[in-house]
Amino acid sequence: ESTFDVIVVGLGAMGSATAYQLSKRGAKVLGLEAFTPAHDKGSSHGESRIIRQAYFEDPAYVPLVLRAYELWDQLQEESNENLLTITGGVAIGPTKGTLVTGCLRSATKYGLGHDLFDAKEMRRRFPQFALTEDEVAFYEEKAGYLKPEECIRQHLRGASRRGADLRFEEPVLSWTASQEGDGISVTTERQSYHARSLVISVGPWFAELLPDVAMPVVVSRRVLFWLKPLYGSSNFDRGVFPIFLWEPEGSPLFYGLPRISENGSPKVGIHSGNETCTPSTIDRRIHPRDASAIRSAIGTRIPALNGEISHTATCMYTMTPDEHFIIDTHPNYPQVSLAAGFSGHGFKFSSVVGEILCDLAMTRETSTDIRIFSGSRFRKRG
Ligand code: PYC
Repeated sequence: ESTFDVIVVGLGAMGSATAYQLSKRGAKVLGLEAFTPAHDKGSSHGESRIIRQAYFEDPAYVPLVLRAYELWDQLQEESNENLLTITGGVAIGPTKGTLVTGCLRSATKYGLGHDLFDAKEMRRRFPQFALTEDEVAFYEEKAGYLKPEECIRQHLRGASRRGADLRFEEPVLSWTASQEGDGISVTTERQSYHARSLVISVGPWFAELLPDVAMPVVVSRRVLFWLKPLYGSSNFDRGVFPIFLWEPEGSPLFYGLPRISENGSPKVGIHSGNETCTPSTIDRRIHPRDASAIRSAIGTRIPALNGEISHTATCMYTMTPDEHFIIDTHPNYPQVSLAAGFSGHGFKFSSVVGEILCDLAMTRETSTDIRIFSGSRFRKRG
């Protein structure tokens, strides 16, 4: 039996960053992961992930994402690896739609640099996109993409180098916490471990390790497509093609990122969807309906991109009803911290979520404003 300051269960985006931050602060850390480092079974893979600042979802995310940029820069410097690339980003939709008005609200509140382009101006600047006359594009220069697998590997490497004990292919079977508010135990297929605090960051496996908490998270299947452009392939290269989000009137929000490597392809996916699954029931096959959904999203809007499918991947979103994250201590055990429900837009924040979870595990509080992520918001009032 071994004793630690903190055990982190789940070493994906959030857990790897937490183990890194904890070990930087001198804690004795055990990290447990059911699969291999930077695996593709959950929600933290797929070659590239969007990062952007004028957060349409809520202005409360802006200070966090600004801190996340700083932490990604620090990790790049420490690791000497390229993790974050700035490409610029466009959010396209009706002038009065949720996406464009949300971006403007955050940009205005936090003084973030931006431009608003109409369909004609977009044809001049980014001819890859065909907007209707009713659509506009909110442009932000500082948007770009992260390389998720490399970000996770560097967080893990930084944690190991500082003495964290990281164990892979060791699924957790159960955990217990003392009623006195100090001390936890975790049992895996191999042995039991003890620590003062526990962090649970298991993404779509949330319900398996936290069946009793009253937090409604639902797991949902998504498909990622890498497409070979029909013509003008270099127009989709990094440095030419921005990351984009597109909210078409009456159709699901979709997104895309440029080609990021010599032999790669641009990537697109549909953000909205409700194909509920669990980690053990997710259908990893790609169906004609998946391909036709992406074709109908891009067909008239980014016509040159609508070529052959180069490759695909499936992943899981863990959705909350309001699509805001859950970052909080456990309702019954203050020595247990939870991160869940990243609702398909969490990866970019993982560096700062690691910092927050480290605060919660070590001191049970954080100076970062995380009220919007409270786990108690789902409990019935009155
Ligand atoms: O957070 O920008 C994002 C995003 C787009 C699609 C999925 N997540």
